[in-house]
Amino acid sequence: MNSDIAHVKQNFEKDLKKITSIEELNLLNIAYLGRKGRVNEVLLSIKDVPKEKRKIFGESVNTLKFFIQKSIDLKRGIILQKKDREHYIDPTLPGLPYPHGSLHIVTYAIEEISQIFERLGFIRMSYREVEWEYFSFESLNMPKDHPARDDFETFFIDFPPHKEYGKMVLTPHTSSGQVREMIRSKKPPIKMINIAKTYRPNWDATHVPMFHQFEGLCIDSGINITNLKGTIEYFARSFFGNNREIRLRPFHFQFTEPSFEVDVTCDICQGTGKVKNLKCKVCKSGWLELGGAGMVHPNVLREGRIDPKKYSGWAFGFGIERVFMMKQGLNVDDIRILYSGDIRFLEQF
Ligand code: FA5
Repeated sequence: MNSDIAHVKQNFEKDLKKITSIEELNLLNIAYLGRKGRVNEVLLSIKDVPKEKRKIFGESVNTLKFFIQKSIDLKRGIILQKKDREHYIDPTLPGLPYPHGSLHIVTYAIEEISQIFERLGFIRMSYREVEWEYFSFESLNMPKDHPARDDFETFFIDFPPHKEYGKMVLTPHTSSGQVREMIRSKKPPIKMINIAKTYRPNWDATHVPMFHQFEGLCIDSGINITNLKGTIEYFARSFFGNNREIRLRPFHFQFTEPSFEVDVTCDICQGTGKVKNLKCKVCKSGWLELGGAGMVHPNVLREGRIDPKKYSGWAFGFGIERVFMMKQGLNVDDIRILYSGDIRFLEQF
């Protein structure tokens, strides 16, 4: 009978060694200490033990039971401790920092540009992204079917046309705010900086389909090109610093006369037109176009109910992404990265 006890003990020790989880341990507990378990089986055999040895036999079974119980408890402790270590949380460790969101770099550029013009007394406006053809073109001296309209390739919106204002478009430039501002402010002086989203179907290193422009409009009596040049110069010095050059290049816009394009020396190639002996892919010439400018055409003033005999004005419209790319030392040589959503690029600013 004692050999049964020794046998159960031996088997138990062997089985216990194989146990790796609490679930297995619970099953082992039932198998040995349960009502129909091995220990009770041995105990039931007490009837076959001679009466005078039953006491000792009973004590030996109890010792076995106690040993099994203790071993199971010990093993339970070891398994739980190991599990705890795997999921251990040290509450004294510093927490992981929450990733901070931030404004998009184009928004920062918009703020900086607004502040520069605020210092000169310009009023910040934001005219419509979705516009009528009239404000985008006709009011700007570009009648229907005028070929100059092709220069502003346009997204048309599938919407019933307005009786007076024609089709609905995604505005291709902020110049569509010129006549709106003249009508809103009723009478010069006007000093507006219109910053808004604009759209054209382009996609390359210097063009994206959705971009921003800022449009300066200044109308009063005695306004001339010198004021325009001074204002552009002030903007360029404030935004790019003193060691960059700006040039006005004669051009043609239907809504300004005379008209110019405004260029800045390229920051990617330092105005040389070359990067590592290859043509600079951003400017190709050492100069990058920022936008257009000129004296407001008398027909446009008339559309805005302003008498061109009494008042004159100038306007300019620059691309914000383009201007931002040219900021000193940024080395952004492809405009598309601004809208790529690449967090590694964006979080540098
Ligand atoms: C115009 O949009 C005129 N409305 C500017 C103007 C205003 C002239 C007032 C006279 C008086 P232009 O099409 O050249 O002009 O665009 C101006 C600038 O917008 C460009 O030089 C460039 O900086 C930016 N731009 C134009 N298209 C895109 C584009 N697809 N992606 C990014 N920037 C663009």
